[in-house]
Amino acid sequence: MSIAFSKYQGLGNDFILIDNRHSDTPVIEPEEAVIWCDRHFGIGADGIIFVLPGQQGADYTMRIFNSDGSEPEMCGNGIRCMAKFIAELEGKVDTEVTYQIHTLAGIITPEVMIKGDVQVDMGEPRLSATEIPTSLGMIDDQVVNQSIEVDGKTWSVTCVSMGNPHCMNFVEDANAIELATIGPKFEHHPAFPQRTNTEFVQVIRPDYLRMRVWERGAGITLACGTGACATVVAGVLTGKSDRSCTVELPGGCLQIHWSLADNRV
Ligand code: ZDP
Repeated sequence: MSIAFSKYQGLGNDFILIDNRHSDTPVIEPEEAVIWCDRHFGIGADGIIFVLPGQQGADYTMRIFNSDGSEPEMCGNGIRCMAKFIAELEGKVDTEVTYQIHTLAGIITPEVMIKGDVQVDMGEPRLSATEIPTSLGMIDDQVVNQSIEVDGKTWSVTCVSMGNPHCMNFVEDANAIELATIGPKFEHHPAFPQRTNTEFVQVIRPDYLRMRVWERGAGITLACGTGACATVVAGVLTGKSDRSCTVELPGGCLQIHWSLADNRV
């Protein structure tokens, strides 16, 4: 059987996109995602995204498999890529278009702008320990500047869910962190029952943060949209950043705004 695919990237966070509008079931199994995403023996990508028929009134449904075959609830850069892919499938070029996308994190609304950028209403961050989920702190409480022992060192972390779990570490020098060593130790730490994405963040200015990410199920990636949003929320909760920030990732910059008026990112 042959399956058509497209390849997109957002700041170098790259995805295989599949037009799966004919069925509610993804055309490949999670185990196959591992082979497709392999950078030497496959197509190569951080994940695979399926455009499925809409549910609950949404235009489309997004499902995504990480490169290890696990299924995250949401994917910020991925949904930006998906919006462009759909616009192209629908022949909507050089026009503004907004889609309601059903995800495991609820309805998310990407908007393809006239210049070609994609802006996303990522919804409200989830801050309680149970929602993240993490066993750090009390179940209903926010997890801000909590101590955790990882790799023989005590870290002070702030956790935020954007539908998927993120654990932020504010550090002096983000580039000095040995991501490949420390990342997996956070990802698989028993304090995170669903594993976690892990961010190392350096405050350059309150409106400019530098961030490097170890992604759950994908490892080191060049950018993470949900992670950039979670980073700004964590920056505000810890009093380190403004609500409007540039987040610099290895693959480029994202502009993030956490609205005071409606709590949406
Ligand atoms: O939560 C997870 O398991 C992530 N690996 C999902 C992917 C997040 C992504 N990098 C983003 O931009 O939000 C795609």
